[in-house]
Amino acid sequence: MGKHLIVGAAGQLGIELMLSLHSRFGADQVVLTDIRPTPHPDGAKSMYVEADACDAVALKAMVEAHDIDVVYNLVAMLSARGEANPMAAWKLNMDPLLHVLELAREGLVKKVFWPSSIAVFGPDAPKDHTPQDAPLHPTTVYGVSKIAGELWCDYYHTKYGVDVRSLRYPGLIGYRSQPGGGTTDYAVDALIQAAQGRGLECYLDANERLPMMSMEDAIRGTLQLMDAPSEALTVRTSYNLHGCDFSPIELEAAIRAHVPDFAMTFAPDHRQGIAASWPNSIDDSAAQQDWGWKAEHDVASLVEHIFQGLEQPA
Ligand code: AKB
Repeated sequence: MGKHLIVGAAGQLGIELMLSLHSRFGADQVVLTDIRPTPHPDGAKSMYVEADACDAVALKAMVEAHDIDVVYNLVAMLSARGEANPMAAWKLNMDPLLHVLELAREGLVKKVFWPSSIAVFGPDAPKDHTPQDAPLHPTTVYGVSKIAGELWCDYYHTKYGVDVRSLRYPGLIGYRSQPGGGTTDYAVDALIQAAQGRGLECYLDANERLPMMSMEDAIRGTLQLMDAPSEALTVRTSYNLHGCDFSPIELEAAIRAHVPDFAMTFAPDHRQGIAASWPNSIDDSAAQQDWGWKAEHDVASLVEHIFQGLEQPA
């Protein structure tokens, strides 16, 4: 069995995935790459290769030099930041994916994971329990790039038999690092501010409901999907995945169960328009049926889990 390569290892998701792969396979079976080393101390236990994921030659050399079988390509520019720089977002969200798919087509890699997002949906998709095959008309370049990526994944699977797997993540909430440039980031900020005894000025409307998920659920789902037998998978674009859903005002109430003085104020900005174009909740029955997905955290247990994590020594 070859090793596991995390491309984008210094990011929010990369750190969590690294820790899970370390405990499953051992740190020596994991190779990390990013343009900066992972900020988590356990990053030092694995081989780290500094590289730009848009550099196809560097990626190929890495895969060949380190006996890589599985690639997790997590590199992305998220929704809000992408709107400020659409061409850079398109390049970063597309180039590394296509490079990795090419490596798999050439037979240098056996399995690929790539994250899509609820951002593939736009204002015309049903808001509640948005189905797997809802219309895909996003209003952000991030969403456009995620749809294009999903279609590329399906194309490489159908045309070349590449074993590529993908999930449409909701907003991801962890305590080990902060996201950057997303629309759902307010939820992480709220928890961190509350833990430090501060309030939060939220850039979304108080009642803007969005699908969210704990990092723990997201990583569990990712590894469950990667473990599933290939023939069980009926979706090769990207699976809908639901964790829980809440609005800022509901998150405020859940936080107050732990920090009674916590308060949010609301000053919606351009990110409110992005959030309003996304679903309230997601129908993930295909993931349930094909590989047994079930989220563990609802909003109350997610908040408790994050506070417990924030209290741990670094
Ligand atoms: C974002 O807010 O852009 C991301 C996402 C939902 O994919 N968290």
